[in-house]
Amino acid sequence: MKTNNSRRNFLKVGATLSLAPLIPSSIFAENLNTQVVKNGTVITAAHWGILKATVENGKITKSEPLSHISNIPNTLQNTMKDLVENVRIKAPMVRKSYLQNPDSPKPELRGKDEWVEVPYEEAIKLVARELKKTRAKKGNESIFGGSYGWFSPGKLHNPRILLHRFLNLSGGFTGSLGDYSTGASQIIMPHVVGTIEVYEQQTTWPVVLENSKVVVLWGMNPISTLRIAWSVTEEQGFKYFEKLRDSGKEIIIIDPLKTQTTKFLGNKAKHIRPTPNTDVAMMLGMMYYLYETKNYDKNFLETYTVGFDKFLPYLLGKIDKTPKTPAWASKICGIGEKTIKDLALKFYKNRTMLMSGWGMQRAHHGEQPHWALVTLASMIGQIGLAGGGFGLSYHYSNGGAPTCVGGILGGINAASVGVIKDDKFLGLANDIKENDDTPAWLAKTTDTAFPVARIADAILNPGKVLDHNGTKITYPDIDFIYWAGGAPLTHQQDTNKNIKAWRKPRTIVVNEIYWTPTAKMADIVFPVTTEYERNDVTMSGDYSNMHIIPMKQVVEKQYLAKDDYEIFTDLCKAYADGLAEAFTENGKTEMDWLKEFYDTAKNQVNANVALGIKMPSFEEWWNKNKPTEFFSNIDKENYVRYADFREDPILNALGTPSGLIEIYSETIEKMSYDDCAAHPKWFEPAEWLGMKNKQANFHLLTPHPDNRLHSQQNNTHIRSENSVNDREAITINLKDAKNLGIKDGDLVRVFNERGEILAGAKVNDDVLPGVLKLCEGAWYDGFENGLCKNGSANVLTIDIPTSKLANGNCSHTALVNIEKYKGKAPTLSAFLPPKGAK
Ligand SMILES: Nc1nc2c(c(=O)[nH]1)N[C@H]1C(S)=C(S)[C@@H](COP(=O)(O)OP(=O)(O)OC[C@H]3O[C@@H](n4cnc5c(=O)[nH]c(N)nc54)[C@H](O)[C@@H]3O)O[C@H]1N2
Ligand SMILES: Nc1nc2c(c(=O)[nH]1)N[C@H]1C(S)=C(S)[C@@H](COP(=O)(O)OP(=O)(O)OC[C@H]3O[C@@H](n4cnc5c(=O)[nH]c(N)nc54)[C@H](O)[C@@H]3O)O[C@H]1N2
Ligand SMILES: [Mo]
Repeated sequence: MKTNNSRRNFLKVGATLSLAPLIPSSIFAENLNTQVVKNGTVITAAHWGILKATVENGKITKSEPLSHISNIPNTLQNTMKDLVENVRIKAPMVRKSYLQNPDSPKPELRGKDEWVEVPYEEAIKLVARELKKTRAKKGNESIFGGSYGWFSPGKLHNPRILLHRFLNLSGGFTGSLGDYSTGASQIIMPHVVGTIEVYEQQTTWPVVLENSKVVVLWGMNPISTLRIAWSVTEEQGFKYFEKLRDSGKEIIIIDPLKTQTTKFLGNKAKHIRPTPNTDVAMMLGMMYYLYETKNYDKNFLETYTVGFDKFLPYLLGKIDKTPKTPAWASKICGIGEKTIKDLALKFYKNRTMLMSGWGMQRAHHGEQPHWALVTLASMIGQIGLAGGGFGLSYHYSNGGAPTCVGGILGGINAASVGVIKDDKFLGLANDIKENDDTPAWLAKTTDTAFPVARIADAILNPGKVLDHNGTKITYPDIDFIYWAGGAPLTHQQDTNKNIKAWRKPRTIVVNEIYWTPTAKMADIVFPVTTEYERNDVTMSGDYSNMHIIPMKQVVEKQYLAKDDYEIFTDLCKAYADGLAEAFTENGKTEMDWLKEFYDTAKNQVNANVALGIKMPSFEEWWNKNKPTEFFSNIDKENYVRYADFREDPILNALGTPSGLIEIYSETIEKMSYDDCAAHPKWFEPAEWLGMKNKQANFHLLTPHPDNRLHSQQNNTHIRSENSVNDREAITINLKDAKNLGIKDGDLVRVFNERGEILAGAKVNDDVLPGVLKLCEGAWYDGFENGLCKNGSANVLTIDIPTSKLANGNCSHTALVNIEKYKGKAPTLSAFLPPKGAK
């Protein structure tokens, strides 16, 4: 699956780069139109859809979806003008103290220091020189290039892969493992079902619509999260959720929050609202009841799973004297006993699709919810049947939209580690066998990669040994950070700890479009083009592979912004002789690459006679500026996840040690972790409403924003959709607000032992009493005195690992206090450039 590959293989050290002999870069046979339109319309794409931009006198005046296949609006599509114009970094800049003395750059001043504009060539030389210095003194492993995050969907201008390509070819670096999205599930699922599951194609929507009787949306908000895709949304998810709404099927939402999805489904769905972070208890209560009443599929458990017998004593309370009865569960999750029983029985008696989002695994012990869900689904026994079982990606990138048959674009890769000697690039380490150092280099930089959300911990604790999924990882001594694409100051939990960490290394370089908090925390920033200022190609539909889309440049490059590709090419030139040739494969230009990526797809399509489609030459296609659409076939439309396994569990064994679904994992048993058992288990989270001696009174949920992609678009006009009193909105229940004297529209201070923020109160029943909702992604704005004036959620969240197994992040586990803010409202500075910048 493409999604799986593109999201997981971040540190592709093994990927090989073919160093072709010197051939002149290709010459376009026909006239290739790369002129930027001054007046007219241009088709391009973003995560939020295939877009049509209107340009007048060289400026974007409007952006809209090329076409709509659903009636669900998506305001992200209207932000192109603001994204090109607002809060841009206009020139290469260096932090003053760093420029004065890079060897003693006063890192403690990051985020507060003045900035100085420098000529581009000087900035390039500075980065090349300091990178070389750090490598010589502290080794390749002290260079952190993990650079986790989102960026535009193009196949060439992928800043993270380009950064890795540069850092690999120039000697190697420390990367990161996994992601923030599914940190816990993508580690536990391979133990349970043999694949990462979260980025796999789902039983298709046509099958669900035809066969499922009951559809459960367990901790997911697709009407919001399907506004975007990892590649480009083709909107099919919206279309199918509309069909689901109108299908007359029984729909059950299990989510503490009233979300966009709850509102969209209205009275067509029943809403169950558990206490945050307690779903595992609810699932155990259901399983207990099904077992006790013999309403479970014994045959499925015996044929397709292992370890139910070892899980059973825990379920029945034989070991801990706590039977996991519905009554026990009810006390923890706040859902009535009868509801727990009724739901369990309903799932067992009817063809039920248990769809789940990822919010509940982004919590302490986040390995458990999906493991418990698979166990529940196994007892129900419908896995592999049409419209039954479970699915972990219906809310993401249009999972379940049938896969189309067509071509897949090529893309730039991260190359592999190169060898540099005396400022000369000698070749790829793999090819230079006689170089004795090489294997050690390779090993070092791959061994030091650590789970992505452990970054602050790693920077602060070099040499510390981390348990991770049965292995031990020793943190490297990070002294140089390079980030290109991603907003670590906003996306990482516990911002104040993170800032402390970011004030430790000697050098931080950031390629950014805007003056984000991350850019403000750097020493050197390169101004980068938006995706609307360069040419690229991309596909839509991570699971459907539906379109190939030209991303034609919409406007001229703004200010002194450059493409990441150009910046890294120039860094190669400054770093070593011959390096740029390797990086660019002997001088390939933007359009050379795009043609190559397009041709990969074209050749697949044109060789597949049965398809009956012919793709034109790249030049013809590019000049037309129109997406190519592919279609699915009956086979793809009828895809049922795990149907083959169900049909023959021996021939089509799963990738687990037993080949079966593992309700009990001997692999995990051998790890002997105190925070992850060998079977699904209820663990109390570090902070939750039911705990004794609470430090604070409210459970803060920090879901993904409807009207942003994380922190992207916080600098556009749609910020008003989720701000109150010019701060990020926080939702508080009517009762709580009344008790605390908080009114709708009030400025509130939200705080705990980790930090404090200002936010604008929305008072309604979207949250339960005791629960607050504050979306992740508001730009951090607390560099003066620690109080974040813009309401960034991660100032309040906890930076602990989900467990030693997955080391995922715990975004949805945090207790906080809230009060009416009485002081004079401080002026917002989140969207202003820092001192010294224009
Ligand atoms: N509390 C809490 N925290 C969370 C989460 C949560 O649920 N709650 N969710 C987590 C999850 S799942 C994720 S994926 C992360 C998301 O975290 P990120 O992916 O880091 O967030 P974005 O805001 O999308 O950051 C993308 C950045 O890349 C920049 N960019 C865009 N295009 C380019 C380009 O072409 N070149 C360069 N150089 N830069 C570019 C943008 O300007 C932006 O600053 O957040 C995580 N953090
Ligand atoms: N518009 C928009 N779409 C996005 C993104 C975005 O930033 N904006 N980000 C994209 C990315 S990178 C990702 S990873 C996905 C994220 O997709 P998800 O992880 O599924 O999204 P979240 O909003 O974190 O959580 C989904 C739901 O889980 C619920 N939830 C939280 N805790 C619990 C709990 O303890 N129990 C239950 N039952 N429910 C709980 C939340 O209330 C929320 O409604 O979305 C993608 N789509
Ligand atoms: Mo994510």
